[in-house]
Amino acid sequence: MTRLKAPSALPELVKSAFAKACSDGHVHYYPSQATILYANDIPFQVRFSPALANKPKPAIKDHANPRKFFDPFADPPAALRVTTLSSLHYLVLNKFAVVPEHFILATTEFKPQTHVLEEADLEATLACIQAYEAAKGADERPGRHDGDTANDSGLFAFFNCGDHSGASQPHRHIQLLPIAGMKDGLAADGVWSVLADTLTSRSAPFATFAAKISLDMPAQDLHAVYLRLYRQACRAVAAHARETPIDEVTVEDEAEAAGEARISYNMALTKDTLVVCPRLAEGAVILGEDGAVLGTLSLNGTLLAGTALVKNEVEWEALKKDPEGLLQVLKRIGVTDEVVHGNLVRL
Ligand code: B4P
Repeated sequence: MTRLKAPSALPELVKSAFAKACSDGHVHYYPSQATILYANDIPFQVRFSPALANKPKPAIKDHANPRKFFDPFADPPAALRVTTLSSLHYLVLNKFAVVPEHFILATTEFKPQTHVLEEADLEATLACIQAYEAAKGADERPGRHDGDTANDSGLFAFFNCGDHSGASQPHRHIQLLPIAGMKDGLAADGVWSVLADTLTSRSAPFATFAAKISLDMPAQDLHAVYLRLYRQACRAVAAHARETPIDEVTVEDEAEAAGEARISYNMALTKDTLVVCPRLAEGAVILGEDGAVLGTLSLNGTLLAGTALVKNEVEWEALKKDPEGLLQVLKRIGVTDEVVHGNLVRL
């Protein structure tokens, strides 16, 4: 069976669409600064973008029915469109970018964000990742120099599903971040790299289920890997609720392979790894030294890259002053490792 391919010039298409949309005022690009904080031994990138706090609210299109939600992926303006991938999916620029060239894979027809992903969704995502990898190879040709392109590090794809995942738009979409842009503001020889790629061999402060994948694997196999990890995540949430180790959760708790997802979760896909992270909360409070609540840190699927975004200066300063605060948040937004590894201490 032939696999879906994205245009080989995809990185260039995204780059030129982003540059034009920024200069014409169609994309809001929010500058940010970043620092590395250690959560256990994981170098976590915390990014501060105060301007994002003033992000414009979506315009109401239907004045007769102002409470009807505005769907940014129903009919995006031509200035934001990057390309059509197939009859099922198209690519659009993120109108509110913190990372340069942030773009989004959306379904052509409305499909719910809260449904289990279909094989075609993952196939289309992998096709985008593959196009960036192929361009990377091309950029390594003799005569190219560092700085010629921002495509040297590939793509990080993430998906937010459910109330506790950081999702806000109900039209199904998977977000794509050029990894080179995610390094903006960090030292070139820095210690940060995409967390997802390490999660098959290390654990995070929150439970994750990860598997190695390859760029040339059949879409059916990729989907089977996703379903296996998603089901493990469902069992982890059931185990958490019952205060029992995951091994004691029976197969009756197996989730359906289609339709409404049973849990909130984030998914990440890179050229090597697929990760599913069950979520119990969108965020958690940041406490000051005196125990006062200084703010709330909310996290979406960029968590699986090992990143967090802060819009408020008090929260930014508090996290930098006491990185333990970040670890405490990370421990509270998902299932604990004790549930997954079976050494749960019953109270
Ligand atoms: P969702 O899954 O629904 O939610 P989200 O990523 O958390 O985005 P949200 O909009 O809630 O963003 P927030 O202010 O917290 O994704 C919706 C996507 O569609 C978003 O990317 C959104 O920007 C985009 N979108 C909305 N309206 C649009 C329109 N009219 N046209 C095109 N695209 C539209 O955060 C703001 C931005 O920062 C988001 O892009 C978010 O993904 C990004 N971000 C969050 N954490 C980050 C991190 N650690 N590093 C870098 N960027 C990060």
